[in-house]
Amino acid sequence: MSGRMVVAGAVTSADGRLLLAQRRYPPEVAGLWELPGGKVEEGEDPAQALRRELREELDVDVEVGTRLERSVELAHDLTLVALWARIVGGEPRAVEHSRLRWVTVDELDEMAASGAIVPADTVWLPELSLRISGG
Ligand code: 523
Repeated sequence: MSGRMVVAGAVTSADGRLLLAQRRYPPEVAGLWELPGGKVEEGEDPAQALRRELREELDVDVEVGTRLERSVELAHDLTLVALWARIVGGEPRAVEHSRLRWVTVDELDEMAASGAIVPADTVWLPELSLRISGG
């Protein structure tokens, strides 16, 4: 994969919930919920970038796992990928988001059905549902 990357974290809990974060900006997606993350910077690999972003945005340390299958072309030369992660230090708090929420698979489905998920992130719904419902 060439070009720039944005990495998002599919952060799961031991009791089978997924961490969603509510965006504050830009206006098109403000109020919608996403997998938290951000742009991979020069010299970083996606896992390093995700650990840095989640320290900045959620004030937690995470252990990063494998990549989710799907990726999204956000723009020419800008690709969004997601990595599984779990918290190994700290309690997440919304430093840059409006709110955080740990959701069950039913809650995730409901939010998706009502259009509450950031559009790009909806590509991961099948993988996320499967994982947090114990699949
Ligand atoms: N997305 C997206 N989903 C998602 C993330 C983390 C990001 O669709 N789960 C998009 C939103 C922006 C781009 O990726 O178009 C960059 O994400 P952003 O703004 O969260 O990354 P930052 O904080 O690194 O970028 P700047 O705010 O521009 O500095």
